[in-house]
Amino acid sequence: MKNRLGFRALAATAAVALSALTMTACGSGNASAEQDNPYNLIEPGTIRVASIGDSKPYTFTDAEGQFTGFDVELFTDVAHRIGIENVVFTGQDFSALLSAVANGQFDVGVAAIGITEERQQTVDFSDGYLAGYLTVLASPEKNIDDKDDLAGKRLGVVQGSLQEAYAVKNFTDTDIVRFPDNNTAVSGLNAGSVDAHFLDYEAAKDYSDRYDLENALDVPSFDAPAGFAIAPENDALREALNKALAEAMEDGTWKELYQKWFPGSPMPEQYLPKAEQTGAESAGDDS
Ligand code: SNW
Repeated sequence: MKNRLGFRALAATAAVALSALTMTACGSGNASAEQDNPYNLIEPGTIRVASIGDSKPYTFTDAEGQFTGFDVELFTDVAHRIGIENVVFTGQDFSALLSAVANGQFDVGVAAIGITEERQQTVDFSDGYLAGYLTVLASPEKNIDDKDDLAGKRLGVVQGSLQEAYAVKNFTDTDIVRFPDNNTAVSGLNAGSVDAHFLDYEAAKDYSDRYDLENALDVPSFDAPAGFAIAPENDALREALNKALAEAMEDGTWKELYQKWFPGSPMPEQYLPKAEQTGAESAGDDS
C-alpha cells in the first residue's frame, strides 16, 4: 500500500513536471496540455486575477474582504462562461498591476483598466467593456468648475493611472501629488494635504456620497474603454474571454450589472444587446 501510494505520488509529481516541461518547451502546442489547460492558466482550472480594493463600485472589497463590484461580477460571469469556476481576486497597487500580469504572477488584471497603446506594450487586452469619465473630486467649497480653477492647487492622482498621465499633460499649472491608491488619496483630501483627487467617475461619485465632496469636473475617456488585461501572448484566453464577453453583452447580463452597480448613470448603447442599440434613447430610460 505504501508502495502504491508512493508510486502514485511520484507519478503525479512526474506528470506535473512533465507537463510543465512540455509547456515550457512547446508553448501551447502540446495536445494534452491544451486539453488539460486550454487557456494556459498559471494553475489549471483557476483564474488568478490582479485587482484593486478601493475603486467602488468598479472593484472593491466588501466588509468580509471579498472582492466585488461591476468589473468583478462581469469578469466572474465571463470566466464561468469559459468553464472556469474558480476565480481568485488579489489586491495590488494599481501601479504594479500590469507588470504583475505581464510577468506571469496573474492570468488577468481587472480594475477598470483603460486600454491604451502604451499599456499594450506591456499586456494584451480583451475587447472594451466600459467607457466613461475621469473625474476631479473635491469639496464644493473649493469651487472647482474647470481646468483653470485647478491652477496653483494640489491634485491627487493614483500612480500609473490615466488620470496621472492626463493631469501631467493638461493641468500644467497644478501640483500633481501621486498616491498608491484611492483611499490614501481621499484621506489626504479630507485632511487637507491635497485640494482635490482625480479618479474614475463612478468611484468619485461613491466618495462624494460618503464624504461631503462633489464630482467637480469630468473629463471624457471614451477613447480608452476599460478592458481585461491579459498575460501577453495568451491568445487562447483572450479570444475565449472576448467571445464570452460578447455573449454577456448580447444576453443582457452586462446591462443588468450596469444597472445594479451604476444606478442612475446614463446607459451607453454600445454594450447592449444588438436589438436594443438601434433607436434606443441614450439616457437609461429603458424601463
Ligand atoms: O478610461 C476609463 C474608461 O473609459 C472607463 O471610464 C473606466 O475607467 C477608465 O478605464 C480609466 N481608469 C483609470 C485607468 O485606467 C483608473 C483605473 C483605476 O483606478 N482602477 O488608469
